[in-house]
Amino acid sequence: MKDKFIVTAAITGAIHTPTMSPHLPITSDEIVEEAGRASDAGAAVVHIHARAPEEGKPFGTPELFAELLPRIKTRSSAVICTTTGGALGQTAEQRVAVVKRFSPELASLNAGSINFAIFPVLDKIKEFKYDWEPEYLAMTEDFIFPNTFKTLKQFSGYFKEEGTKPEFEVYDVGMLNNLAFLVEKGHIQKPLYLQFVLGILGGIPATVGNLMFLLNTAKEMFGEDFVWSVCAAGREQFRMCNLALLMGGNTRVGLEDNLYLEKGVKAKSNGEQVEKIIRIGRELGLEPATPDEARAILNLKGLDKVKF
Ligand code: KMH
Ligand code: ZN
Repeated sequence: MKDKFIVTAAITGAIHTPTMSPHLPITSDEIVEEAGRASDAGAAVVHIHARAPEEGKPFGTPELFAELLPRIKTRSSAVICTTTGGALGQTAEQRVAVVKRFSPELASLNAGSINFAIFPVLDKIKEFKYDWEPEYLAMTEDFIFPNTFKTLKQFSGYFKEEGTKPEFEVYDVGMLNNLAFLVEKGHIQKPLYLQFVLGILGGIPATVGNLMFLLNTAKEMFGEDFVWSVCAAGREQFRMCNLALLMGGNTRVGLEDNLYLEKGVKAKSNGEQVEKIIRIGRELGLEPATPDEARAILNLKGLDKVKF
């Protein structure tokens, strides 16, 4: 499937807050509908976080995921990739509970610890809709997103028990070193699925050179035995996804990473961003993979084996 690329839509995430865009899905109904629209637009994978419905605070509990996953499965045939990054400040056990309970085909597995900083946006927004928003953002000035080797081993064990494929979120080059260690010790198996996450404050900046460096380092460590995709924060989203397409990779768009469609224009839905990257891909002679093609590319266990 050389001329196919997987489009993932990261629907709501845990970084943006309701004041930042009226189009950010908050309630379970909105998240389900946005996942459906992204899938209708051609996303093969939808990456799902949960939020407390009243004020939209990111928080993934099994109860909240139970309101989302079966309904998304009914609404679309897309691969559902649940987060285990969760919300900033959730414990590792809270974050991985979704895999143990729902046994998804695919879930994120963050490949190392970093400063995960979103506080600079406080300089730009003067009034917030909800009190939790400035508190949540401010907290990240002193926040480390913890993914220690102990956690990585535990998460990998749970994923293996469930047959859930890990999508490794790689925020910096040292995280590839972490993964090589886990491969060597037998905690994780190739072929790996790597999601290069560029442009987070605390991680590697979103530049052409850095993406090449990440990819070349991954090749040195894992040979050709991996599938890769790119996502990038904010306005770098489409530039980096474009680059990934040119380099033979897959792409992730969505309001988790970027609230805009183009400069000064907010995306009204995840579906608009999916349509845009597919338009760009087609100009390059590439076609979006269907959900079943994505399942084949990523070697997933199949929708009939999830527990929701
Ligand atoms: N929750 C963020 C700290 C993921 O989904 O695994 C990172 C995140 C990645 O959202
Ligand atoms: Zn996420």
